[in-house]
Parts: sequence; C-alpha cells; structure tokens
Amino acid sequence: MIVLHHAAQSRSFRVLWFLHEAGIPHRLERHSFGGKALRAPEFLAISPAGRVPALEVDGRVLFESGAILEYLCETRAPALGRAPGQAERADFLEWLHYGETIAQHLAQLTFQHIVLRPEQRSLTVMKLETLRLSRVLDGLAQVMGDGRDWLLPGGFSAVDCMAGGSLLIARRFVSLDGWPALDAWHERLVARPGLRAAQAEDGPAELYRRDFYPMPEG
Ligand SMILES: N[C@@H](CCC(=O)N[C@@H](CS)C(=O)NCC(=O)O)C(=O)O
Repeated sequence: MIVLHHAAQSRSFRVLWFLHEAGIPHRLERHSFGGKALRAPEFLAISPAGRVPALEVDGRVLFESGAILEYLCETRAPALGRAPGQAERADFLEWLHYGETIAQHLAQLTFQHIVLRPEQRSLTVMKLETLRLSRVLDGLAQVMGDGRDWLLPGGFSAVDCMAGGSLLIARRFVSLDGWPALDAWHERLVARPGLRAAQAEDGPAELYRRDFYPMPEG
C-alpha cells in the first residue's frame, strides 16, 4: 500500500488530490508542523530536508511533489501525465514545475501573515511577495485565458493538481477577481470529485484558519 506522508494544507495536498483523481489506494501518515516531529531522525531518514510530501512507493521513498506526481503518472496513471514523445510533454514539464514557482511566494506570505508575530513582520516583504505572486498568476492567466478548461488543452492532468494546488492557497492572499480565467479554472477545480475527496481527507486546518489574509495597514 502506498503511504503518503502528509500535513494538512501543505504541498502534500497536491499528491493527496492526485491519488484521488487517479483512484490509487493509499494510506496517510499524518504529520504536524507544530513541534519537532519533522526534524526527528526517523522522519529525516524518509525525507532528508524534513519536508512533506514524501511517498513510500514501490519499495522506496520519493520526496518532491513534482517528482512524485511524474512518477505516479509514469507508473500508474498515464492519462494524467504526458509521456516523452507526446505533443504536450514540454508544456506538462513547464507547468509541473511552475507549481513551485507559485509556492515560493506562498511560503513567504504564509510566514509573514501567519507564522511570524506581528512585530516580526516586514510590510515591505509582504507587499513585494504579494506583487510577485500576482506576476506568476498573470502567467497562469495568460494560458487559461485562451478558453481552455484545464492547464493542458488535452485535458485535466497532474499539472492541474500541481499548479491548481498552489492556486487554492494563493486565493488566501490575493483575490482572483482581477483574473476571471483563473477564477473560472478554480471553479472547475473545486467541482471535481477528486478534489472534494482529497479535501475531506486533508485533516483539520493547522496553517490557514482564515479564508483571506488582507495586507496589514501601514
Ligand atoms: N519542493 C518541495 C517542497 C516541500 C516543502 O517545502 N514542504 C513544506 C510544506 S508545504 C514543508 O514540509 N515544510 C516543513 C518545514 O519547512 O519545516 C515539494 O514540492 O515537495
């Protein structure tokens, strides 16, 4: 049985969502960001940077959400990937990795809005990272604006879980009102039974307890 090392509302949600989309049986090993469990030697033996997701699969452990999704497409869910030689292969790789380009700004904003105490925050960093997040969402909106339903014209794929997983969090820091194509994509994503099943299994909110985190005054 595949085991997903998971923390609620984290990047491991991308993998959890994908497992549901692909109908792959799995078990969750739940972790928390509180305490030092992710720094324990037993967990570092699984994930060397002490990060989630990590996936126990085929007699080994895989970490890095993008690598996990690509591996699962290749070994178990080819319809959700684009194999070498397929027309959308290059786009598949680009958008798979773009999920992390979005996530780097989400990580900064999560630290600033949620992890740090108010007196530790930097309004400059918050404004800059919100702007930089908006720029990467512009990049997504450009492709979604050409009338497609999913990131790849050929149909829903792992890249929708990867970049879409980041979009779900991005909405907590920026309103999608200015990007109707992203808003419509978000509506399509949240209507998917696979996403709903993953949300039901995700676990209680640990990080994001509010729907939206506005920029503080100043
Ligand atoms: N590039 C990695 C990033 C993994 C990552 O940073 N995960 C975060 C949760 S979203 C984590 O485990 N953080 C724990 C920590 O920084 O201590 C991936 O996509 O899997």
